[in-house]
Amino acid sequence: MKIIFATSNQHKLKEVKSAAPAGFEIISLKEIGFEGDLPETHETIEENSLEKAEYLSNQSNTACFAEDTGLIIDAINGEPGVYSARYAGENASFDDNVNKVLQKMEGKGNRKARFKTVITYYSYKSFVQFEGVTEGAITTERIGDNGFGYDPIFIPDGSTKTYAQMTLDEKNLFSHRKKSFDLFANHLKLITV
Ligand code: ITT
Repeated sequence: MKIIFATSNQHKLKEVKSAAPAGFEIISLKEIGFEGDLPETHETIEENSLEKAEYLSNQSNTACFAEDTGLIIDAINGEPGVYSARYAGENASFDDNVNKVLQKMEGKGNRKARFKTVITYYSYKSFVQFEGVTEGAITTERIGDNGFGYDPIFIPDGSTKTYAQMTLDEKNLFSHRKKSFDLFANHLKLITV
């Protein structure tokens, strides 16, 4: 089964490709010749995920899926949350965003946080969503060079390493994205039987 993943984030694409079970081929926006930005105008992860999937499905006239992810940190009222991609400003880099989190978390004793991913599968004008959450803690400094985004400052519960110290296969043992994708893949298996 071939399915289009509506994301302009190449790191997400790589992770989802690595999580896809045999029989599923993930098609990128580049492969279908789509250029430009996906809209992301809402205040919740669920709505932004739906917005991206619906937009691309309408543009391409085919079923597709998108995801929205946020890092939710308890000690700073759930920030960066839905603003994870642009926490330090519209054109902020991963480094800028990580710096802002580390700065805001300076001196905070409660380091609890979670990553939440919501995948939306949009097909024939209807949709279904799948959520993956991974609980963990925010470090006091960057550790590790792998991955992307907030990976160097997030240690998932059950590990002593940050996501950025893990290989892709190791990250997949804990990953919020993998959890939501597994639910989605099961759904696709059920509807294609
Ligand atoms: P698309 O909307 O095109 O999919 P995006 O990068 O804008 O790509 P989001 O709106 O979901 O995606 O932004 C979430 C941000 O959260 C992302 O830019 C990263 O900085 C961060 N992020 C998401 N998943 C992450 C992960 O697995 N590890 C670390 N940081 C992550």
